Amino acid sequence: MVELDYIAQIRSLVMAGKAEGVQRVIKNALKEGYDPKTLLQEGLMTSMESVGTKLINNTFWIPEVLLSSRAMHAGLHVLRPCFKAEKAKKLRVVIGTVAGDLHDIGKKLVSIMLEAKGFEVIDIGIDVTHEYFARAVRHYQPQVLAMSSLLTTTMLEMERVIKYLEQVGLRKDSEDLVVMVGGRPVTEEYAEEIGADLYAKDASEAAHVAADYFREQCLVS
Ligand code: B12
Repeated sequence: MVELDYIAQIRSLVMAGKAEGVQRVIKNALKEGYDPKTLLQEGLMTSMESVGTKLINNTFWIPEVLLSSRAMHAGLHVLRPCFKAEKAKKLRVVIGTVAGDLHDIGKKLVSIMLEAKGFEVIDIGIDVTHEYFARAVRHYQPQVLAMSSLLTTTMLEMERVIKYLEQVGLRKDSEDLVVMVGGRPVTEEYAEEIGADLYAKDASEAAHVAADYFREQCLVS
């Protein structure tokens, strides 16, 4: 029933030419575990058939067709990774505690929970400088960089790392590298303020948040 709702929403958004809406609905459906093939065939394909029929019947004109086609392509962009072979590859996380900070118990728990969710985790230790984080990203090419901080003084390092990664061209946005932050003084608001993509308050939430993020991108099932 809910699946039908998603399909109906995709169809009406494609017909209305709403590209962002189509992407949002497809991502939500994937996050809830719906079959990408159904979303493609029942949602996107059939809408374009209806668009074609409307064009023939003169109830749709070329500008409307172009808008619908743009919306369909936006949807395809989200679904494309679902049909790629590399989906089977493990997603890699590089994790470290920021410079000046020696706490690592929480970081280890986060690593364990991420591994249990199927991520490959490379722990680069404690007191990690921004340059060393960047070197690890260049070397290991992870999909996620996770940073931990337990001190109000060292949490400021997280922003420094993000800025530095941008400066040296290792991250423009989450499409290049997803940044996840956490630790006792870190809040969701702070994570957003410094431009991190993901935040979690504890290890089990960290694993869920990361898995949900990649399920939405169709990179884990
Ligand atoms: C153990 C401990 C230490 C140990 C650390 C040993 C080790 N190997 O880690 C030692 C003795 C070395 C230590 C030193 C210091 N500590 Co200390 N320490 C603690 C303590 C008691 C527990 C931390 C802990 O391990 N908690 C258990 C784990 C499981 O929880 P967690 O770390 O919070 O992690 C969870 C979440 O935060 C989250 N998380 C953590 N990392 C990440 C990362 C990501 C990506 C995500 C998504 C989530 C996430 O998930 C984790 C698991 O659920 C805390 C007090 C407390 N109750 O937290 C103080 C505390 C953190 N320490 C504190 C201080 C001040 C210090 C010292 C400055 C003390 C001193 N004067 O020397 C030094 C600093 C040393 C340094 N440069 O880092 C303060 C920090 C205050 C502040 N606001 O900044 C605290 C809060 C104590 C206090 N109430 O004053 N400490």
